[in-house]
Parts: sequence; structure tokens; C-alpha cells
Amino acid sequence: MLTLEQKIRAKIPGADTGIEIKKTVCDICAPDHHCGIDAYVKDGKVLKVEGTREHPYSHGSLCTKGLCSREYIYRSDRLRTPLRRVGPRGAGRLEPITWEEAYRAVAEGLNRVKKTYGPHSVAFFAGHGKWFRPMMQRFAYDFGSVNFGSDCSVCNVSLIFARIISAGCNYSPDIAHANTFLGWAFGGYYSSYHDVQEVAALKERGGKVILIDTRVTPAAKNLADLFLQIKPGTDGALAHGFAKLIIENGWMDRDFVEQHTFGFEEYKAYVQQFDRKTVSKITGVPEELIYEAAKLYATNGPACINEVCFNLAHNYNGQQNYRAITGLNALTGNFDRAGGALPAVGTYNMRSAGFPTREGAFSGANRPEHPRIGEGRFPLWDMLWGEYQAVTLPEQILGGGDYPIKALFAAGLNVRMLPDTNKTLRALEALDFFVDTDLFLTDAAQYADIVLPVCSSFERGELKVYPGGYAMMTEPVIPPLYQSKTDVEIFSELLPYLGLKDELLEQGYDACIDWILEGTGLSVESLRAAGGAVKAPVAREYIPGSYVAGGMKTPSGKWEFHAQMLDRFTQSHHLEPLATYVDCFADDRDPALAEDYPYILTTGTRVPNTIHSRLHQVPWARSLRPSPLLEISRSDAQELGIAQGEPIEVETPQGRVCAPAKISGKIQKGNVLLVHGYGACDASSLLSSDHLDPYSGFPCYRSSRCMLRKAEE
Ligand SMILES: Nc1nc2c(c(=O)[nH]1)N[C@H]1C(S)=C(S)[C@@H](COP(=O)(O)OP(=O)(O)OC[C@H]3O[C@@H](n4cnc5c(=O)[nH]c(N)nc54)[C@H](O)[C@@H]3O)O[C@H]1N2
Ligand SMILES: Nc1nc2c(c(=O)[nH]1)N[C@H]1C(S)=C(S)[C@@H](COP(=O)(O)OP(=O)(O)OC[C@H]3O[C@@H](n4cnc5c(=O)[nH]c(N)nc54)[C@H](O)[C@@H]3O)O[C@H]1N2
Ligand SMILES: [Mo]
Repeated sequence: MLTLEQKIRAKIPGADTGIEIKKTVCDICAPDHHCGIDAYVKDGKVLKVEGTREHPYSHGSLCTKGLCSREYIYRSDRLRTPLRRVGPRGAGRLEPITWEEAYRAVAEGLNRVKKTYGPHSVAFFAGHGKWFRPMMQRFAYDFGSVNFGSDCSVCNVSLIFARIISAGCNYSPDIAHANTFLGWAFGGYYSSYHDVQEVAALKERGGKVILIDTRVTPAAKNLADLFLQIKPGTDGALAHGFAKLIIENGWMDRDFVEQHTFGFEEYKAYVQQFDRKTVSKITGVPEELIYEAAKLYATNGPACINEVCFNLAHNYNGQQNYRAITGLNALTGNFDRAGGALPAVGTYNMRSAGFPTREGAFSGANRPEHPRIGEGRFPLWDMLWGEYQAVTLPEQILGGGDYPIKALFAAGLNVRMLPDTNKTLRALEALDFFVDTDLFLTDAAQYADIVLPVCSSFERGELKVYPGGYAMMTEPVIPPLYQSKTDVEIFSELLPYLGLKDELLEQGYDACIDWILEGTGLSVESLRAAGGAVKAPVAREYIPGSYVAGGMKTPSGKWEFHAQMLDRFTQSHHLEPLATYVDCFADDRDPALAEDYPYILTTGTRVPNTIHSRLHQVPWARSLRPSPLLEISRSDAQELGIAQGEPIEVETPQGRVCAPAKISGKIQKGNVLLVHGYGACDASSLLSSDHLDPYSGFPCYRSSRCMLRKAEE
């Protein structure tokens, strides 16, 4: 028998120890995960975390990030009180103030700018945090500004666009019923590890796996039957090469193509130029492998393509490349078929759970009729997404846009999120008024006039939805630390200070969620009473084929190889209705660039122990990879005379950073990988804010030109 003291030290729950197990979620990463957490709590402190076994999505697993939760929520730079800036912007001189003083100052600052420049001159911006977004968007519109934007401007939205213009809806792979999994830029173990379990199960039942990546990844080693190592940003050419082979060998689904697609003849004629030899030259993939992969994918169906491949969008030709890839779904009849790609209904907070809610009506209420900043530059973005394209925000603040942005209300702004960090910092410096809410005293917060402390998911209750029709309402497992509040409390409490009325938002988060859930058979009360995840009464299992049978939501009612939604932008913005392939440096203005900067820089491939700007300061996570990951190939290292661990400089026209070399066999000659988010070695400071995908406006995090050299001591 353990003594009481031993039990407490071993963190064993029980009435005698005073340790309780409380249920929450980890929201460190994107809402497509949010794994269940059992928090062991004593005296208002989290002692340890474990995965929740009965959770309908994560089934007890937690990744490195979730396992870091305790160190994350107790990070030493957690904000303790509201702060007011007393030194120059960025100098980090801030003094504690009360919430009352903070609210008054925020209201005074925002209303002053509104009065002088108009409500749209105040931009609202949400960083990676998603849980508060519907309320923040509504808050921005209540204020009278149309300018709400977020990290969606650089994340998966570009892929959703490609799906919408092709098929009229968003869709996801049905790995559970597939025979072949085509993992195209599949981060698997690091970015979407639940998919890895599904892919492993597919292999166990005799299925096949094809992976296409620029680097040799753990997935390539553990899961691939065929692995194609490709040059960065050349994926569109490979996809068209597959298409040509599939068509000429009779591997396509003729019935599907004839009945349900539009523009096939034009597409077929276009892909003729992508013969194996040409494709091999562009992509670096051997000809035989191109043939083997196309054949396996097209003849061993049903086959599906991974959903998380967001980095494909981070190239100048990103959206077109992805459209070329996703077109293979239609060519092989793997769209809206069990084991292929299945249409998905957005449920809540960027998550599709198999039932609709009133989220859109809630967040879009009171939307002012006015052009957003940057409108006209990326017309597809303007047409398909309700937010401003945040990539244009620094430009707009610096006066380069169509009307001035003078104040910024940010919820979690990371100054290294956008390309060209120096430009972002210059923009923050130029603001008349800046308020930032965050958990931590970030570099951005140090530029803010007022900083408001918010709490973590352990300190609040929130709605989560999961595939299979599940929903749950979490409870705070500890009280908010220090004086922090939730973002939504802040929006609703600020309304009267700003002289605004919103009867729903004023009542707080639960009332908003009840409104959003109306018609689903769920309510905050019923979810709370259930104490865990429950199935929504309205959730129905999707019957494959029903979307196609009812006519797709495209102009032709069919899958469009020729996307008619783009026709109207061909003359004005050179957007092509076919998924045409161009080089990822087709926008080079100066031909000398390729000579001066001969390497290709990829920033931000995901690694298990960091998420963007946030886990670098968590000691346990940091200890797994203490210095920034800067990877080069063995042959480049040899040519440059660099040994393992020696410092190298990476330079672009934007800037220069230095880090120890990680020489590896995983990366190909000519390529450089630098993981983003490190303060002292900032990958984003190397990137240009003008090198953008003209379809989506997305930055080219994965392909910039750079120069390498051995660093002087
Ligand atoms: N170079 C390079 N840059 C990139 C990428 C890349 O691959 N390479 N990836 C891009 C992509 S895909 C994305 S999605 C973005 C990520 O976007 P970022 O916004 O850069 O992500 P984070 O650094 O995780 O979070 C931003 C801030 O939000 C705060 N935060 C977290 N939760 C909350 C909350 O609930 N409320 C509030 N108010 N704040 C919160 C965090 O403390 C942090 O300071 O970065 C993009 N930038
Ligand atoms: N641990 C961790 N997980 C995360 C995040 C994080 O910061 N850390 N961020 C989250 C967010 S916001 C996002 S957007 C997702 C992103 O998730 P992913 O899109 O999966 O991200 P990556 O790991 O950058 O890319 C996946 C794979 O694509 C390969 N790749 C890169 N460029 C190319 C290319 O041009 N062609 C091909 N074929 N392959 C290429 C990379 O080598 C990598 O193996 O991850 C999410 N999950
Ligand atoms: Mo992202």
C-alpha cells in the first residue's frame, strides 16, 4: 500500500489525495485536432495531463505539444494583468493597470480613430487561436468595421478555394474505406498524426501508400510502398504527368468523367505536354516511378488524397498545383465515393462534424457594406472568403493601400507570422492605436498601447465539435490564472465602454453558443449535463454519391476541370480557368536573382516540438531541439566546406540569419530548410511580402531564393 504522501507524489487521483481528474481539451494546435485531456488537478493547480481514453477523436493519444500543456499554461511570461505602454513602441516598457483603466483606454483609442478616420480604419485580426473567432468577427462588425481578418489568410483556405472552384464544396478523404492512400506533401507524424493511424490501418488491411515529398520523412520510411522525392513547388507538373498517363492508358473513370465533369477535352489537350521525360526533368522524380505511382493510384481504387497538405499552398504556383492534384479525384472517379474524397459540411470553428450550425449567421450579423482592405488585388479571395487578406495588412497600415488603417485590435498577433518581419514591425510602429490580447508578453504585445491578458483552454469552457456528429462543452479545470479573462469576456465587456449594443454578445459565450446550436438538438445545458462528447441528434451519416447525384454547386453542376468561376478574372488578373502549371519563381522580376541566390529556401516544415511562435519558450519542448533547425544536404555541405553543427548564414534580398548546420540525407541538393518561429533566427524575416500566389494571395513560405555561406566566426 502506498502512503498518502507517495500517492500525492505519484499524482494518483482519489478523495484522500485531493487530486481530481478533470476533462478538457488541448487547443495548442489547429481545431482539426483538439485532443481530449484528463487534467490531474489539486488545489487549483494542474499536476499532470494524460489523453482522454473515451474521447471520440483522440482516443487517449496526445502529441508532444499536448504533453507540454502544463509547462505551456504555466509559462513564466504569462501575462498577469492588463498593461499600458509607457515607453516607445517595441521597447517593452509597460505598466500594470486595472481592467477598468484598460477598457476605458481601449474604448478611447478605438473611438478616437473611428471618429477621425471612420470605423473601417480599425482593423481586427485573430492569430492562430480560433475558439473566439465567431464572437470576434461579430464584435468587429458591431463596432462598424468590415475589416476582420485572421491567419486563414495563410493557412488551409487556399486549398478550400481549389476544391470549391472545382467541385463547389469542401471535401475530405475517406481513408477508412480506401485501398490506396496518396499522401501528397503529407506531414503525417508531425502535423496530422491522427491520419497516420488511419493510414497504418489501411496498410494492415492490405492497402497501398504512395507518398510525394521534398524530404525523406518518417511517413516515407514507415508507410510508403512508393516514395517520390520531388523538387519544391513542382507538384502541379507531376500531377499533370499522372493525368496524361491515366488518360492514355485507359485508367480513368470514363463514366464519371463523361457524366459529371466539365472541360475534360480542354484539360486532356493541356496535359499532353507533360510527358514522363519532361515531368521527370521538372520534378526530379525518375520516369519509372512516375509511371508506377500513376498506375497504382488509378488502378487500385478506391483511392484518396490527404487533406492536410497546407504547405502546397505556400508557393507562388500553390493553388494551381493543388488544383492539378485534386483534379485527379475526378479523373479517376474517386470523388463522392466511399474511399475517395467525400463532401464535408462546415459545422463550427473550421471543423466539419457532419451537421450544420448557425455559426455563419451569428458571425456575419451586422456586417457593414463596405470594401475590405486590399480588395481587387486577389479577386478569388474577395469572392470566396469573408475576411480581408491579412497579407496586405502591413502594406495597408504603411499607407500603400486604398484607405488608411490606423488602429489594430489583435487577438494573438505573432510578428513573425507574415513574410518580411521588418515590414510588419514598421507597420506596428506606424499605428495610431494598437491593442493586443494574448497569454504571453510577445514581441507584438511590446508594440501595443494596451495589452490584455487572456487565459488558456484549461481556464475556460468552450464548444468543440468532432467528426461523426460529436459535440462537447468543456469546463474550466482551473480558475483563470492571475487576472486573465477569456477573449469573449473581453469582447462582451467592452461593448458598453465603446457605446455599442449587441444583446446576444453582451450575454457572453454560453448565450452565443446556444444561439449558434439552435436547431441541432443540442444546447449548452444538455452538453454540460452529458459531461463529455455526445452525438448531435441532427447528425446524419453521409451517403456517398448523394452530392454528385443532386448536381454539384458549380456553374455547370459538374466537376470543373475548366473552372468557370475563374473566367471572369482571366482578362483582368490573368487567373487561368485550367489548372495550368508555371514555375514557382515565374514572378522573378530580375533574372540575376537565380544566379545570386541559387538555393531554394523552405521555411516552416512542421516539427513535433514547436507550433509557430509558441513552444520555443517551453523548456521541455525546447530541450528536444535547442537550436533552430537549419537543414542542408550532404553534397551542399561538402561544396561549401561546412561540417555538422558549424554555423551557416542564409541570405535573401530581405535579410540574413545564422544557425548551426544540420547536415542530413533527408533533403535534396539545392534545398534549404529553416523552421520558423524562433525569435533569434527568424525565417520570416527572409521572406518577401510581394512574392505571393496571385490566386490566393498566400505567401511563399516554401519557396524563396536564397544564398548560403559558411559563417565567419
Ligand atoms: N515562415 C513561416 N511563417 C508561417 C508559416 C510557415 O510555415 N513558415 N506558417 C503559417 C501558418 S500555416 C499559420 S496557420 C500561421 C500561424 O499563425 P500564428 O498566429 O503565428 O501562430 P502562433 O504563433 O501559434 O499564435 C499566435 C499568437 O496567438 C496567441 N494565442 C494562442 N491562443 C490564443 C487565444 O486563445 N487567444 C489569444 N488572444 N491569443 C492566443 C499565442 O500566444 C501567440 O502569441 O503562421 C504562418 N506563418
Ligand atoms: N507540430 C506541429 N504541428 C502543426 C503545426 C506546427 O506548427 N507544429 N502547425 C499546424 C498548422 S497551422 C498547419 S497549416 C499544418 C501544416 O501541415 P502540413 O501541410 O502537413 O505541414 P508541413 O510539415 O510543412 O508539410 C508537410 C510535408 O510537405 C513537405 N513539403 C514541403 N514543401 C513541399 C513541396 O513543395 N512539395 C511536396 N510534395 N512536399 C512538400 C514537407 O517536407 C513535409 O513533409 O500543421 C499543423 N500542425
Ligand atoms: Mo496553418
